[in-house]
Amino acid sequence: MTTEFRHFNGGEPIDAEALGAAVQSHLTYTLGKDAAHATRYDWRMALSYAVRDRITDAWFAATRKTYAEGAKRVYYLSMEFLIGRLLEDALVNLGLADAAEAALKAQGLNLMEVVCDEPDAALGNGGLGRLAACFLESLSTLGCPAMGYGIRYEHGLFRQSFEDGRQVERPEHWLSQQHPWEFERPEARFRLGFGGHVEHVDGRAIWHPAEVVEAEAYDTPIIGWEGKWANTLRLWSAKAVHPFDLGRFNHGDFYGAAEPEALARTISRVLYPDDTTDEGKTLRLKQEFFFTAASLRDILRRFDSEHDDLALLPQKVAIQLNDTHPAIAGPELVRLLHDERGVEFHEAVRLARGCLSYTNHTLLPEALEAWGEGLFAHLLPRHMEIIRRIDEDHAAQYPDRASRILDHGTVRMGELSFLMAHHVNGVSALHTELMKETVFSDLHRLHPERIINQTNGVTPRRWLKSCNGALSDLLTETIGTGWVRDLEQLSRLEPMIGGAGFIEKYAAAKRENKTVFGNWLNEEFNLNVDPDAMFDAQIKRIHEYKRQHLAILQTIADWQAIHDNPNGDWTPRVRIFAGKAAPGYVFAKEIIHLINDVAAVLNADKVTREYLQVVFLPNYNVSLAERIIPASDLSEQISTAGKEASGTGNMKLALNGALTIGTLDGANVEIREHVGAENFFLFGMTAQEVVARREIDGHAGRAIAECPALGRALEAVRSGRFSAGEPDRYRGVVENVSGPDYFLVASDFASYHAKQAEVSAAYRDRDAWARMAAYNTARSGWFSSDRTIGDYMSQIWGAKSLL
Ligand code: F58
Ligand code: PLP
Repeated sequence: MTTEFRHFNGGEPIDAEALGAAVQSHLTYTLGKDAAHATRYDWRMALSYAVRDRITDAWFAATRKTYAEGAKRVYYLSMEFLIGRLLEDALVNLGLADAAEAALKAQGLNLMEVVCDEPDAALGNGGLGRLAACFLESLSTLGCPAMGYGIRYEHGLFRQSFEDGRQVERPEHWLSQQHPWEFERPEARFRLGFGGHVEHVDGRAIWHPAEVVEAEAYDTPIIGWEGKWANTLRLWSAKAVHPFDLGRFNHGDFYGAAEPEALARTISRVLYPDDTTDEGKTLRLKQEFFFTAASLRDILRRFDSEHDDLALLPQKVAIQLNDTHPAIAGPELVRLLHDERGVEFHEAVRLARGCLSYTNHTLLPEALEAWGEGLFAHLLPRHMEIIRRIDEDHAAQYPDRASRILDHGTVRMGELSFLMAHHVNGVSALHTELMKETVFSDLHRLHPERIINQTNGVTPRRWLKSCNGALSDLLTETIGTGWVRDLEQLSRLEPMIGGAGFIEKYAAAKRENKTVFGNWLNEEFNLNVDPDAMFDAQIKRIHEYKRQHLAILQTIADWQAIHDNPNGDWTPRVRIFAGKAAPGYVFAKEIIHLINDVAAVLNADKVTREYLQVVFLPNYNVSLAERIIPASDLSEQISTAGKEASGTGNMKLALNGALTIGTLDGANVEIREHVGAENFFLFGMTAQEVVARREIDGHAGRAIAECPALGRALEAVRSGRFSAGEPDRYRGVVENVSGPDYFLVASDFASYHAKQAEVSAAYRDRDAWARMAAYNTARSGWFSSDRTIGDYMSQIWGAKSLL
């Protein structure tokens, strides 16, 4: 982490001494601690409060300006915000890192140790939630008046560990300590209903819910680069309307007395509860309605405070639905406008559509949300009526080819979102085209202007400046500081890549990162790795379509080849895996177990371990990503073509100078176009070829027969070579790859294997490799989330920067 002694937000510049005094003051008066007895936690809290004070000034100024200008506001509704730690981000964006380092040093403390004491706020599963967090930061950097709305889960994504190589899940308690960044807003509360019945009186619908809970707001300011603007992340926590039943208590029913509170709080208790049971499904739908409805009420309250004509809504309010999880926003907004404010039904639909837009993040059929009509009507009876009317109106308008919201007893949230949005966007060029051809082909023909592409991006502040100090310093020394705000300036490196001097420094920065990471692996996991070996990373959620099993089978094949010829000229590699499997996803958990079993055998093999090591790092989260990414040489982006909507890990790795080995899937296609085909290791079938290949009977068997290396690797797994005590342990994996192999691991194996050999050969020419890596950095500027958000602002939201 490197910064300069500055404080940008228009306030007084702050130096180490002044910051130190502010920290001391918080230590004494906020935490009630004497410096002589303060722990690392106390110092972190005191520093966080001191930094938060600085953010607050910019935050108020931004809010005042938004009101003063009557500006259009953007509302980003998302079930997930995978924000990670906030202290380092805030220090970097305020230019306070050096001051903080010096202030803590004066107390005998190390800033990085204090920063790492902060628990990750893991209020998301993976890419979708992390994207929302990058977007928040870019919205503030761009000075776009915006607000993120989500749920303040008491427990974020589970903590992963391994026992005998198997994934074990434990609850995450990020709120067990005080969260210094948020402000509780007891005054911002809304009552929300569930269930009950609808009464129709004189053409008016009156919903009488059976159950009511309260949503209470907690606000976290999100500061942009150089502290010029701050927006709010508003998260809702569920509370009981009557928290405590004194009557029951007085009758000795102590548990019963606390029940209403416990039941209400369940709604915001955990991120994405298992929905394999009906109770789980109901809870998920309740969560979706809970945060969406609370957010809409808040949005309308704010709108009312400034305007008195509802017709202005689409001009003043843009609401982005992050996937279909907040799709109930459509019918709920119509209900609020029509039932509660008397706007004519079709006009209410028109106004709602004028505000709403929807991002699709997946084409996987099993991930497209659909609710049983029974469950839906039971929980949200009035919304069911509204949806039926919208669906019938749509079908009446397009009788021949109407793709319906209500279909075979289910409510399809993708279709609902599409019909209630003025724009629908995919997250990479390929994904958007496939959306038009597959899930939304009917609707696209009816509304050809509605689908547009917005390729994802990542914030360069967190994903380069703050996580990769060695490279950031070099970039700043070479082209100045402008790249942090305008990442396309990285292209100014290009002329230097061919010349003398720069490339050595670039390679040295990577080497330094690898050494730091290697030392950490040693300290934390007692693992010895050679920083000159290739660090090859596949870090992401574990999923069949992401094909971690392709990578591990290929690793086994390499290991066998080294054994055949131990004196060969092999390129040393460390294969790094990290990622969580959904608790109920059995196959993904088997893949984790297999990788850990293979790691145990390979790392103990004296013949091969000089050339090949495998590590599976537990508990992948934002902070772990920040450690691995700067130290990686090779980025594994090996999903079955057509299945990864975009990917954002791929962008972070390329930006930090890892070369990609990947398929033509998601944003890999655009990464390859930008960095140059010669700086990217392409393999595998295209999305069209994948579809055709699946039609061929016995495709996996044929592929195995044609590729002896794959046959042999599979045989080693099948025979129990990696599971001595239980030879059948991986029968399921072997049978899947040899039989149905829906994700075409077998069919892509030979191409992947051959490309990996090319990768190994290329790595031996270290100068050439460093040049390819540097081109990846120099040409990744387009993948900044500032570019993405700028395009959302102009093409979807019609929002303006107030900077
Ligand atoms: C991801 N989706 C896409 N979903 O898979 C990835 O390609 C893309 O880069 C990213 O969105 C951002 O656009 C994703 O992360 C989820 O996590 C679901 C959340 C709800 C439960 C099921 C998983
Ligand atoms: N999870 C975490 C913690 C991340 O940091 C990222 C992206 O960097 C992702 C998930 C998404 O990874 P991918 O795009 O490879 O699926």
